[in-house]
Amino acid sequence: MDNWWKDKVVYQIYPRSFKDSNGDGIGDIKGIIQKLPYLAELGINIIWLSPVYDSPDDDNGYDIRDYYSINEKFGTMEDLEILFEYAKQFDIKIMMDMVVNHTSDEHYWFKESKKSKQNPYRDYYIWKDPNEENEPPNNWGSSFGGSAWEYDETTKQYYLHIFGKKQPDLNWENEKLRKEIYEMMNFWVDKGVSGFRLDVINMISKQQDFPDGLLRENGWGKGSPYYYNGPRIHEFLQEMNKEVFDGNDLIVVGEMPRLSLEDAIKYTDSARNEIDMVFHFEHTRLGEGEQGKWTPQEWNLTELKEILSEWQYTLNDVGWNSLYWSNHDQPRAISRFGNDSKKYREISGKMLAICLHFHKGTPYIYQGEEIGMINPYFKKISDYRDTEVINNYKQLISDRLLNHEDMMKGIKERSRDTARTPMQWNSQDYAGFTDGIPWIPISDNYLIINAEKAKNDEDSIFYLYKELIQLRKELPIIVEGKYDIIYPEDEDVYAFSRKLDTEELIIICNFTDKELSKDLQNFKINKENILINNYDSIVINQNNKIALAPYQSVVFYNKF
Ligand code: ISL
Ligand code: CA
Repeated sequence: MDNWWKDKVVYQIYPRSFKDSNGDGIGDIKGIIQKLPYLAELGINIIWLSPVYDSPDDDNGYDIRDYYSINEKFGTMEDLEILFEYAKQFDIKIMMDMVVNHTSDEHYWFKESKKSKQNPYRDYYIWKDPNEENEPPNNWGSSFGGSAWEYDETTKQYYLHIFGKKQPDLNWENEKLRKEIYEMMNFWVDKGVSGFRLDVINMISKQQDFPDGLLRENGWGKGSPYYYNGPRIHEFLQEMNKEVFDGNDLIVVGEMPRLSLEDAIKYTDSARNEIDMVFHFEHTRLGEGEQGKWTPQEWNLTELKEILSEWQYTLNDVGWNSLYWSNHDQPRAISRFGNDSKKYREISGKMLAICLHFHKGTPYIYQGEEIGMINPYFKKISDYRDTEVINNYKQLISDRLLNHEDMMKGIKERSRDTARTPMQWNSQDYAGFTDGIPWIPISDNYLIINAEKAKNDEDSIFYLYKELIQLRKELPIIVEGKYDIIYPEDEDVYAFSRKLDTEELIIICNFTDKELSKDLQNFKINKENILINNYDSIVINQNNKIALAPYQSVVFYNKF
């Protein structure tokens, strides 16, 4: 095993919703410190900390105003240093979220950049003249609705913002800017961080002729082919590697939407010195309808298997996968891929955990997943906070592309706020998250779903996660074993094997609420070899027919 992080599990903390220590309704760094023993008990060794830098919070911290200081709402630099120190005692490392595709429009660089065309910071961002019709330089739409260009009166030019208007894109063509970014990242390495999660890092190299994109129904052009995986992306990452990562033994994860398998190999091939692993989004896009995630459709297990298997096969020898069902941008895992009804919530959550953690790659647990949290299904639009929801709601409704009811359906199922409601710690007021009023409502299921309850029940999903994390440290086959899909065309069961030398794992997961009987004639499955099972028992009939209960998941471990 060549990398320290390979047998570890990452836990993502979205600070504003994790634990509030001072009653202002916003989670903070001291809150994280209070909960380190909880994380240590779970057994995770790496925290991915979503941004805590100074920010006006237009996009909850993914709009950084100052890379060198901490958002007052979350605490101080000293608090963070204490967190780093204290985490060491629990053998937990910290991976910082790092957003360098864009900054806040309140960042010093942008404020300078806006002042005049001659300003030394002008070229830190992407400024363009209006086109001949006095309109934006091209037709690209922003991810958060509207044009990707914003006009600025002072210099009569537009600046590019792929996300919100308060998130201007940095100009990576500018070497001075790149040097400043590396210097800043080194500041954090010197502070003792163990790695970075690089936000939309495959967007930093833009095609320099900025052509119009294919026109979409919403009236904006699709710019993504011109800014994802652009012409100089590998050069920039190799440079970053040389300037920041080299010799520091970090874990470096690239968040990379719209990623081909070929590109993924290039990014993560250790011989190329770029990054350690990628976060792709293929499976999260299953069941997107006409208006993308806002019009969710049914999806098939066979499609999910096809996507995940392709990544498993492609990144087997070269590169490395990130394994996740959910994060702060995605719905809750159980609501999205399992069954969040009272009857099946826990059991399907356990099934998803087993399924994911036995794939090859690094598993990510998004806060609350380990206690089986589900989408809050807020009924009122006023309960949602995310700028992406609010802008898209306004736009899709005013363009009459969706009516209120249909849009609400999409929001309840897929909006980013579904995963951003506060962590449910116990059955006290506001789920023990805060003594004040939380910045976003608490899901009203907290009396049933909370950490205290999960910890008091030895059969809970929490302890299954704990076991999975432990097993990974004990059995190299979970880390290194080669993946092989079993019965790819089966529409109900996700089965696969892992092989390493004389050992083998067989993983079987029922993704339905039905009892199923499956023929596993060619596989060695016997009760004595069960490694993990989310039910107390399993029925294996003659001829290796296995009878699976709803959402049952079982793993066999064979040695030859
Ligand atoms: O969430 C998405 C779809 O709803 C993604 O398209 C997401 O916007 C994209 O993956 C980029 O996400 C990252 O960068 C954004 C930030 O808003 C997200 O929270 C972050 O994870 C801009 O910094
Ligand atoms: Ca607080």
